[in-house]
Amino acid sequence: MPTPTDRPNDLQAQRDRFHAELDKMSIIPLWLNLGAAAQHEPNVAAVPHIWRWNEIKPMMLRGGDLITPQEAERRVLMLINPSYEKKSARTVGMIFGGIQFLMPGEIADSHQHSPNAHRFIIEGEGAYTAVDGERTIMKKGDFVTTPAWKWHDHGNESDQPMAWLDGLDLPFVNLMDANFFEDYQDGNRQTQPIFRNNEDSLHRWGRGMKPAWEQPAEPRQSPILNYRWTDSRANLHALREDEGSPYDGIIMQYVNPHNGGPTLPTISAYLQLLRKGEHTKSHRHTASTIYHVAEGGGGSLIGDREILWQEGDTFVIPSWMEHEHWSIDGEAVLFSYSDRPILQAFGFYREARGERRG
Ligand code: 1HN
Repeated sequence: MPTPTDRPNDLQAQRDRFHAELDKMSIIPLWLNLGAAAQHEPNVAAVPHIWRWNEIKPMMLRGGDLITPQEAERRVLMLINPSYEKKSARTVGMIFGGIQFLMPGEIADSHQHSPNAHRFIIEGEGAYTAVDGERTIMKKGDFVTTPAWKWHDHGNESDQPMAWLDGLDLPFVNLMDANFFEDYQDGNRQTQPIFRNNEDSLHRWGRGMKPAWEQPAEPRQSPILNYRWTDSRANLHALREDEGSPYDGIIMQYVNPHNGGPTLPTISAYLQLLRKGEHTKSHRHTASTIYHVAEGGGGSLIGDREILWQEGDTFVIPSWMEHEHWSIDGEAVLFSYSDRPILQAFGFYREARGERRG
C-alpha cells in the first residue's frame, strides 16, 4: 500500500516494497527469477574438473591411518564439483563419485540403502564385495554392481590396500527425498551371511542363458555382480578394427541381461578404447558424465577447458558441454558412467554435434 511519503511516480520503490512483502510470504515473483523457469539452454552450474590419482593416493593412505571403516561407515573420499556445496554429495548432474579404500584386514560392515551403487576397481586385488548373499573377489578394472536395497559389505583379506571408485545416484535420490538407509544387524553379526556360490549371478544370468524357472525380482537392476576387466577389455580389443563411435571410439555399454538396458535404473556405465592417435569428434548431450582412466593417458577438451589425464585419474563432463577426447602415447581405456537413463526415462535426453570438431 502506498504511504503518504511515497512519490506517486516512484514505481521502483513501490515494486521493491511489493517484492519485499512477497518475500516474507515465501513467494518470489517469476519475473525476478525467470532464468530458473525459462531458458534457451541449460544453465549448468557444474564445471569440468579432474581429481588426480597421484594426489588422491597419499590422502587415501593418510586416511587409512586416521579413521577406521567402522567409524566412517564407509571410508570414502567424496568428489564434489567445485561449483557445488561441499555437503551436497554431488559430483556432477544426478550422480556421485567417491574413492573408497580398504587396508589389509579391514571390513566395511553390511548395510543397504535406496540409492543404487556400482564400483570400478582402481588399484589392488583380492578384496571382496558381497551383495545379496554372493561374494566376489575384486581385481583392478572390475565393474561391480550394488543395486538399490541389497545388503552389501566389503572386506580386504589381501596384503595390499585396495581402492575403488564408487558411483551412486545419490544426488537424484536426495532430490526426490527418497533416501533410506539401514545397517545390518543379526545378533552380534554385522555382515550378511553368504548363501550363494561364487559366480552364481554370472552362471545364472551372465552367459547368454537364464534359469527358465526363475523370474527376476527387479528387472531394472542388473543381476550380474561382477563384470570382469579381462572380459570387458577383451571385448573392446576384439572390436578395435570397427569404426566405432565418431564421438567416443570403441565404446561399449555394460548391459543388464534382463532388458538389454543400463546396469542400474538410473545410471549407465561404459568402457571405451581410444586407439593410438585417435582424436574423436566433439559433441554434447544433456547427460552428465564421470570418467575414470582405466589404462593409458590422453586428453579431453571440455567446454574451453583442456584436461590431460592419466591412469587412475577421475574427471567430469557436465551436461550440455561440448567435449572431445584423444589418446596420447598409445592407447587409452576410459571407464565412464552417466545419469542418461534418468534423462531418457522422461524425454530430457538431447544430443547435438559439436561446433568445433562435430
Ligand atoms: C555407500 O554405501 C558405499 O556401500 C560407498 O560401499 C559409497 C557414498 C555415499 C553413500 C553411501 C558402499 C557411498 C555409500
